[in-house]
Amino acid sequence: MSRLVARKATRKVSSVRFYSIVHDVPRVAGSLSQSPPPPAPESQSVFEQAVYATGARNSWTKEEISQIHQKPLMELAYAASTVHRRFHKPSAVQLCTLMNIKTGGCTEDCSYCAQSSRYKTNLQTTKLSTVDSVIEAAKIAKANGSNRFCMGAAWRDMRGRTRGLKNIVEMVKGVRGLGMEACVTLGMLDKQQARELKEAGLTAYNHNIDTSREHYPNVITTRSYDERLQTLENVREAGIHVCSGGILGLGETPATDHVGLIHTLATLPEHPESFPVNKLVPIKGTPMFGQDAVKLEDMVRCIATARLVMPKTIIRIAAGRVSMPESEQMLCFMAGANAIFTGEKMLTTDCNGWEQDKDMFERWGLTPMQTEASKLVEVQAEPKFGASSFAHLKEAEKAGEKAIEA
Ligand code: SAM
Ligand code: DTB
Ligand code: SF4
Repeated sequence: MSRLVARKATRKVSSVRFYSIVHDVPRVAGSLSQSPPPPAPESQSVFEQAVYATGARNSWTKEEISQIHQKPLMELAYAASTVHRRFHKPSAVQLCTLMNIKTGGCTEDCSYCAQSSRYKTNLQTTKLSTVDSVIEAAKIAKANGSNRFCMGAAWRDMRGRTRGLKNIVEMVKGVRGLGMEACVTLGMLDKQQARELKEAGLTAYNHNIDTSREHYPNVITTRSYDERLQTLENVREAGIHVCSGGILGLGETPATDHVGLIHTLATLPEHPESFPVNKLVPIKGTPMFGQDAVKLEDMVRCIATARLVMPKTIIRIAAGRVSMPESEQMLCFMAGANAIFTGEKMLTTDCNGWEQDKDMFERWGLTPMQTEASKLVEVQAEPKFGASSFAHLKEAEKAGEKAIEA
């Protein structure tokens, strides 16, 4: 090597700079990529505390979450990605398939919802689906790599719905019997109803708080924020996993209301096991129709902040994913999201479709998440192959294999 080249090489090495305080596992001593050691715990900023966390904490103040939320987006997303890797397998994305088991005719005034009877949304209302049709749909979901099945009903609450609950108990048992996680979202739930669902084997209950406490009255007036929190408490007490999140794009102010949404959930005695981030799907006829579309930067900022303050929680890109190009979805995954809803439909609107998601997973090396909860019951109908990768599923499909024994 000439002296000039050697000098240039030396200069290059000595000019290595570190632009971020973020690092994860300890590096080999002397390695060029070695990051500076973490600051001593007592001198760490809130952001650094979140970045170096080894467990979940629920003592966050709104001010602290706001400090994290305000970080330059690139730094925030990188930090969230780092924490994501410490707490989760980065390529694993949970697939949950939704089924609307009772469409429309709901008495509530949620100003975004196609299923409220107060708005003219041209929706055909239905009765509760039969148990058999639900199990058939769950089998299809499982054959497509989904290991969680979520059943939604357009109800305010479960009061006086004894027969409905009995049927839903059978649906839950049937879904669990397939070796899938079962989730339901039925509106408000009391303690006894929660216990019955737990006994049936329910894995998780979805009940969103939707937005911050301050913005909530601008969105819904027929049930309060505290009633929502009471349902979450009832679910938690029964030993069911809590799935609770929000909707972005309801005319809120991200800097305060997204922080408020995250703060409410991150300061519960236990963090929700999953946090769905819905991007408003504008429904013609509802009061929220015509709101400005959610900006990608607000979505990524919200996901990354949630990842940092609720590091163990599964964060789901929920409604509105169908309007996001693949590149936007990938930014969300890189900022800490690790779950999606899959299938042809959400509740009343379109989902991305099996094939589109399989292709995206293949392109980016994502794999369907396998969770412990789906292994808790004895599997009655074992599929012919495990859904460990979409590539695997696609090959099997091509070979004309049937996913599930009749
Ligand atoms: N009726 C039950 C309830 O309200 O809890 C369960 C079904 S409800 C449709 C489930 C959640 O879907 C809502 O809490 C809301 O967060 C979300 N959602 C409903 N319509 C939406 C829309 N148009 N855009 C985005 N998210 C929506
Ligand atoms: C959640 O947070 N989002 C899902 C699920 N939980 C039930 C519902 C999204 C609904 C999107 C609008 C629609 O299809 O009507
Ligand atoms: Fe009813 Fe749920 Fe829609 Fe509100 S979000 S109107 S409670 S179905």
